[in-house]
Amino acid sequence: MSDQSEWVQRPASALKGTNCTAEQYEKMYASSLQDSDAFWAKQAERIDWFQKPSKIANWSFDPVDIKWFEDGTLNICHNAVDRHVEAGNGDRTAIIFEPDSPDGEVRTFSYADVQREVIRMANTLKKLGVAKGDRVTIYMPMVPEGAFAMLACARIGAIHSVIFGGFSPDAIAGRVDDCESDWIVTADEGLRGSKTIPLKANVDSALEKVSAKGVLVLRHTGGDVSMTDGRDHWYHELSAEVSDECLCEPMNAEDPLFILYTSGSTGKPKGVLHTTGGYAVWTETTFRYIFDYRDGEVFWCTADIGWVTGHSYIVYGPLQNGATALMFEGVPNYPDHDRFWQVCAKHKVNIFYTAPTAIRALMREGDHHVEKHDLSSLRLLGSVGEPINPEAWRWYHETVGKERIPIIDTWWQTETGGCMITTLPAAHDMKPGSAGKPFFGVQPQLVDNEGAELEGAASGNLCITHSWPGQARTVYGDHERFIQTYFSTYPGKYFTGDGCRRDEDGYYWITGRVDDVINVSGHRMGTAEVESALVLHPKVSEAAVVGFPHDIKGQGIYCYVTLMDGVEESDELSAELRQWVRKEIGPIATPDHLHFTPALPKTRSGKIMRRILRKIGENEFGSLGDTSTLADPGVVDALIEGRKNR
Ligand code: 6R9
Repeated sequence: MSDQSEWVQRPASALKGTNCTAEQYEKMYASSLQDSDAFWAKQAERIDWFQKPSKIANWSFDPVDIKWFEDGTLNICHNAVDRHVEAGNGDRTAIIFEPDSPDGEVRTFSYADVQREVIRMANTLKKLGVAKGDRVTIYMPMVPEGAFAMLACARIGAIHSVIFGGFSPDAIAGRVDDCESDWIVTADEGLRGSKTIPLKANVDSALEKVSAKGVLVLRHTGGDVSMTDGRDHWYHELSAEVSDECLCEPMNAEDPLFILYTSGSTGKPKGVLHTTGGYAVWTETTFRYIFDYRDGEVFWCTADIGWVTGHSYIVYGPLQNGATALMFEGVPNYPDHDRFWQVCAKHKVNIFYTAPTAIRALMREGDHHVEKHDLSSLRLLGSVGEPINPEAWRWYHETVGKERIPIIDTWWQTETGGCMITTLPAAHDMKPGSAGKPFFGVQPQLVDNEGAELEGAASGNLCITHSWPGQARTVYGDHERFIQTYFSTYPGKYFTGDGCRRDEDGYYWITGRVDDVINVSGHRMGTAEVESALVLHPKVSEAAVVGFPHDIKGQGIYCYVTLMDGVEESDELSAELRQWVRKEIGPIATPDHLHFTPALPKTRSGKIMRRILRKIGENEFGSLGDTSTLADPGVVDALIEGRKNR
């Protein structure tokens, strides 16, 4: 029997106008497993194909080869933009842009406006020299032109690689180099909570290390930037005389759509590659059913377009559904902690989708920030990016949602293209802290460390046993790494890297990463990346990085550092190293704790015992487990002493 106290019932109002009741979910989920091809062929009918696919799924996880809709042709930009205009809905609002400052100018774009803007961008890219199959790096602020640049690439068949505006020049250089991108779209500067981000200057620094044929620069803040002759072009100048026509390039369903870099447990970030047809179907279908979108509603996803959540649920999911998407340039606490709620009230937002880290930060600032605003337009609240703790869930439900609207906690990953496990608003009751049930076509499996399937209520490693249309196809330029990372731990299964519990009601509870990836404010960070950044510093000999529980960020970054012989530890050096990591990776990787230590705990074969470092970082000294295999067990006592002193 399940614990009844966990349940929060979905409100009856969620049923009105729903796309999916409980009965429909059961029926559709069953048919998505029983006859997957027929199910997805039917969902794919909502896509406007140039050539309808006759083959649906063709995949294998061993050897790894994944194809969906492989003989179909389409263009996702046509589906997101043009077809709405052609259907007579050109006047419908596609994007509402809310700027960083509440006093700034709101800009609203109808579908016809978006079509015009995307064509302008597409023709400008062509004029620059961009051709089908080229990789285009997009390093933009959260402005509509960022979305236009993505859609323009899709329109002409170029592959976009969006880099989050918070990444450093070195991180940009690494990504530009990895996918051999000759073209960069950026802006003079970005704005976030009154701070300016020197985007163009960062690109200039990156281009001291790698080369690009052309850089397209949007004038956004009007800040001073330097332009390199022959390489850099102002968007408003280069776009001034382009044609207002540009056909959507027919793309094979398996042609690449985008690359998005994400952290793994080893090495540099991987360029996760998504293709066109499957991703189009997956984002269209998940948006439609999970957000239970109804015509005319305003949908607000607070993610940045630099992350997969922004790709799928600011741009491709909402626009393919003809929805109105709000795009927000700013941050939750500027000019005050009520900014999110003020924007919800101002634009009468119906669906609000954010991350637990933001919810926790705002919860701490007090209810009055929420209560000041009329949030009666809200119909649905969503959460994504990391496990949401029940306390934050309840605050979201009670204070923001006034206990009258459902919450969906959507589990998914860059690699999954769209949501995978979540309750559906009108189909399922909720349990605070649990993502809920698998979406159509998703077949989760829990396995023990040896790969044996665990049935019924159990805890284990979360795998997916059957492909789904939105699944990533490879790591750009390194298929072997794709296989190694996702399919080698448990052969024949996609391994997510997450730990998970399934309860007696078949609800899934994600417990967090089981690999060396940490989740800092919903951003994935490979501990190995922070370690490599630290050891690049001439004074650092060795570094080991672990996550530790952090009230707001979910996890914080804890760095154990040993210094070169003769180097003295000091607060100045600590500050310098923090700054160093920011410069190497970006502000999101700033260490929370730097712990200097003369030595790291190692086994006799020289392996760092991370398990012990994690426990010490978590302040759990009582359960360090077996330390007898350590080369020098005395190291542990010194580390514990050091931890207690901070
Ligand atoms: C969409 C996105 C993926 C990792 C994933 C997991 C964590 C995401 C979650 C969640 C618990 C949720 N994660 N959503 N954990 N509940 N609702 O965030 O993609 O940046 O690739 O991160 O985030 O650990 O493996 P990405």
